[in-house]
Amino acid sequence: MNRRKFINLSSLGATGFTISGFIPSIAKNNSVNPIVVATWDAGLAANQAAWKVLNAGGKALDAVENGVMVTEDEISCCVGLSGNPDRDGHVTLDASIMDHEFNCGSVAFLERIKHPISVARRVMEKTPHVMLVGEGAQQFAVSEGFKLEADELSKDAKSAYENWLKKSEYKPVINIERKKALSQLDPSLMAPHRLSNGEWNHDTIGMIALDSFGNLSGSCTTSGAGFKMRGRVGDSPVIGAGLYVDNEVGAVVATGQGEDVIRVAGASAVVEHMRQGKSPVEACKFVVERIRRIKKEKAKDIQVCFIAINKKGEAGAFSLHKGFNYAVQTKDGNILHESSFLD
Ligand code: SD4
Repeated sequence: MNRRKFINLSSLGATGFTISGFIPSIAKNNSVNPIVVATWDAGLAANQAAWKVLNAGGKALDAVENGVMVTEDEISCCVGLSGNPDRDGHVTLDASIMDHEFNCGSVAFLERIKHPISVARRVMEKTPHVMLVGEGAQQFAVSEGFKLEADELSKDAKSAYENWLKKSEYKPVINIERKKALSQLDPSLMAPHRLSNGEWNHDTIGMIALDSFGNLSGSCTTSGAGFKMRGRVGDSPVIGAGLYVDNEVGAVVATGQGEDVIRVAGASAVVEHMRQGKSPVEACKFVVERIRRIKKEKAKDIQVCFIAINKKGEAGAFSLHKGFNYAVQTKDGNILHESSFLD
């Protein structure tokens, strides 16, 4: 269950690093073997919930919603209402979901709602729109029966915020996973944890899945960058940036510094590179390299990461810096992989 698995797919030029990824086993009778992939350690627990749906012959769309709801529910977690607030002290949430027929929905700058991913799905299914934000998104959620939670910070977020207020400096945090050896990880404990200085190491879960009908879907949900300006929206709810699904090609989710994912239309760019014949990991790497070229020396201050699966059920990931991992669940188990990275 917790073993690390690194598969050397190819050496891409003279870079000298190993490319990690997942190649599916051949399905019997041309049926499709489902797969679900999610970002970070928290992806292990989220995958378990998604797998219940996929393994029972359910749809990828239901799997990616149910999966990330586990992380949104986690009370000691950085995704959802327990996350860090904006610089005015309010938690504001972004989420998106997309299915195999280009249906998509998202919410941004949403406050006091526990499951933004489910509100995003309602936007997709029940409105003529793709995206609702702020007060309007909250109004829609309440009209759909979602409970308005108290406007208060979790204990940990409150102390992190009080700590942050001392300097009140906005500085992007390089997202890395906890330093604990991967082999010691227990999926039941995979909620994202705060670093010893009280800061989150990341705030997002992204998930992509292929179901037994051969259909792809994806979801992404986040409390966004901690201590951001009020009203700031990241890549996660922006279809084509934080999430993109093209059922002919593949599905992609991003995590990391949202502004830098948005400026290259990250998830969509990875899908387009897969369309041109690149493997998931090659396509993710190509877009990460592009972001590094754009950021020049400032690339050292940010993290960006992509996970991707293609129509054949092959999975891969790539990040700018070391420390990104992702969980892959198939019929053979739920395995945490360490992503390849540029430097
Ligand atoms: C954002 N991409 O709001 C998100 C942050 C993130 O792990 O992925 N954190 O920019």
